[in-house]
Amino acid sequence: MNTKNLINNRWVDSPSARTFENRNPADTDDVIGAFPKSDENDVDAAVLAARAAFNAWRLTPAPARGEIIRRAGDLLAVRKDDIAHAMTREMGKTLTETRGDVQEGIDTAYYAASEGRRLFGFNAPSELPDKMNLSFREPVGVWGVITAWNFPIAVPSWKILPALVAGNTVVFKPSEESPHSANLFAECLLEAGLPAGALNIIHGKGEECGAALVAHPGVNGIAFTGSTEVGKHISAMASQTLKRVSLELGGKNAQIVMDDADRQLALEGVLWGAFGTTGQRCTATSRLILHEKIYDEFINKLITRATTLKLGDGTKPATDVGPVITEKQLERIERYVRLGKEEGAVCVLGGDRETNGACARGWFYKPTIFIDVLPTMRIAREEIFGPVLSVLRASSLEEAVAMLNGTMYGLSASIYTRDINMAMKAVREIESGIVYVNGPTIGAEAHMPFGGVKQTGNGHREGGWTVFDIFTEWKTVYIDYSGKLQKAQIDTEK
Ligand code: UN1
Repeated sequence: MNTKNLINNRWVDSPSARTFENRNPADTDDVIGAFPKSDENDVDAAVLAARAAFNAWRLTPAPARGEIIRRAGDLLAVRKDDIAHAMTREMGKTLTETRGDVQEGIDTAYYAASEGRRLFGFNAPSELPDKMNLSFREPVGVWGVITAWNFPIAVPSWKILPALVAGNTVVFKPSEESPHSANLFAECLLEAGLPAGALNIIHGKGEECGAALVAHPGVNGIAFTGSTEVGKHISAMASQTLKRVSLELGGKNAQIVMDDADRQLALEGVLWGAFGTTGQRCTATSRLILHEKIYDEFINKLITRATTLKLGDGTKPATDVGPVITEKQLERIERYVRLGKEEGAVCVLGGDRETNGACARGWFYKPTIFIDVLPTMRIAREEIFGPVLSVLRASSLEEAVAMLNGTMYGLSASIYTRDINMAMKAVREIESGIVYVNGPTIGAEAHMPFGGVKQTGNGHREGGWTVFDIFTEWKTVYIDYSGKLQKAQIDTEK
């Protein structure tokens, strides 16, 4: 088992010899390994390696860089099942989901590889004769990439693969809850032929090695996926060295169901959106806004169906819902459930840990539904990151959309209706980076822009073509072929 840091294409321990343990959340007796608890010296060594590699890598033709990323995609495809098993053991979601996670990495690799042959720039006419104006993309430099554990391959691949294709080098600090998956991902890139230093990995704690990476003067940009709270902290820290910062943060995503909707479809959607990945996606459906005419009937069906969801080890085919990632996260969910009850919402399902049978040795929480939730309640406004759904009641589209917009977040949203006029108005009025019509709030595709408005981020979009705006600088070039001094218009005004 590879439990080391990666510096300059060598797998190394931290000279400090400190480590942290990584355990299986479905069975906490199962220790996956002890990974380096890296400090600022490890960060320094990794940044040095990335800096040293940058020059040769930026001068490697982009199509050739893309070729390496394409081969990495091929290797991910060959190892998909092995990586999925390791990932489920490490962070708990079901095998179907971890296979999907690797697939998202493969799709991203192929898309990013193809961009090596595009990375289009612009040209525009000049104000002056015999002169050409161009603008093209250049890499930014060394990127610090810091990611969450819930998509251990997909989310790092969204950042790292386009960053590499664009000619940047990377120091990757994966979540301390998914270090093994990160190493498996890097192994594919190394085997695909990535030169030494282009990708380095340092394992460890956010407060220590993540913070050292953000503060490091040799790092040009930080790309982060995680909580809004930590994102603000990173943004403030990075402003000291004026690094470019790209943030993908929290969500409080809602699904609206209007009274004319296909209710069966809407029911399938909310079950998947709220309880898939145990509600631990930044895109998870944590609010359901029901039209008052269907409120009671829909809730009854929802409870009946959610009751049948099977909790357990994600490697078992019968499991629908895996564990919560850590004990600390379980406690956070418990605090919010207590709060919801104190605020006057009615808990109609779950509201408790699951400690029986297959769940006895892991961190499990029952799928939980609160009804009669008001928009002012904290369980309707704050991100919980667990299998907890808050149900609200609306009497019109306008009221439903106002409720949906009533949080500080704006990542993903959904509306179920058969009325095209209603759907289009919702698409226009909803404040979020992603809107689904007749689909759940989860399931974004790798080749489309991904990200949110308000406090879900700072204006960047990963995925597809837009991710290259994060990882490149524009260089504008004027080529004068007149053979004489031509002053710009602004300098010849009378
Ligand atoms: C995340 O939770 O950080 O749209 C990303 C989705 C997935 C990505 C989620 N493709 O649900």
